[in-house]
Amino acid sequence: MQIDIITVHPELLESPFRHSILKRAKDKGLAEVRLINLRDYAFSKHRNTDDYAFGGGAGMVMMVEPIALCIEDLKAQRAYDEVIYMSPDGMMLDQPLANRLSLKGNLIILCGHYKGVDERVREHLVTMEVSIGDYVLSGGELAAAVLSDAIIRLIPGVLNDETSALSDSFQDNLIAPPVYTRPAEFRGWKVPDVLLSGHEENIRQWRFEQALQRTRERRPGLLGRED
Ligand code: 6GU
Repeated sequence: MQIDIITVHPELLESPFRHSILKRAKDKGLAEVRLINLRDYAFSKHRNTDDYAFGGGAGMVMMVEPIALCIEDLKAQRAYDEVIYMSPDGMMLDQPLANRLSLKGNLIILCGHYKGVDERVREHLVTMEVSIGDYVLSGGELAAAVLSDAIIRLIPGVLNDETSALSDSFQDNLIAPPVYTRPAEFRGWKVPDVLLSGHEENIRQWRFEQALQRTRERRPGLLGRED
């Protein structure tokens, strides 16, 4: 999978992809993230990527031309499954959406800034709009990093233990059960006996009950949801 992220702030996105699981995905050749600087496609006199809003009002609007030239240049090099615009009014990111996107080949992610993008970008160039939650960020970059992480870790072979993404919170509409490691007792705080018992079936059953109980307490809306 290749994810090309179009941004006016590539420096905001460099670090997340150089570390940990995302770096491993790249080193294994399973996922490549390229940061595309939108300014490289700004050919107006002052190389601007934004301008005043027609009709007035506060805030600059990202211009259609640099974005169109950038997306067309990328599309001339390879085919893309989706052109995703990161926006607080997009479709809410959840685990089923991450699962679906992890099955795609190549993606473009466009990061918005300022007051948004010229509506013609959304009408003619973008195929999908994604939000990471009901709050406003100052730009789409951090949201793009979140979306890319959620997608890339699901690609088979990226995680060491193939089953570990399947046992994540949300994969079965349950949140994950508690986990412990050594020591078995710290300041009198004990690990539940069942986990030390070596009895696999009892452990499996305990984990399931804990997951169910936690989901009821914390996220009852997940129970019974059809994805
Ligand atoms: Cl995708 N972008 C911005 N700017 N704010 C957000 C968001 C995206 N998702 C939630 N808030």
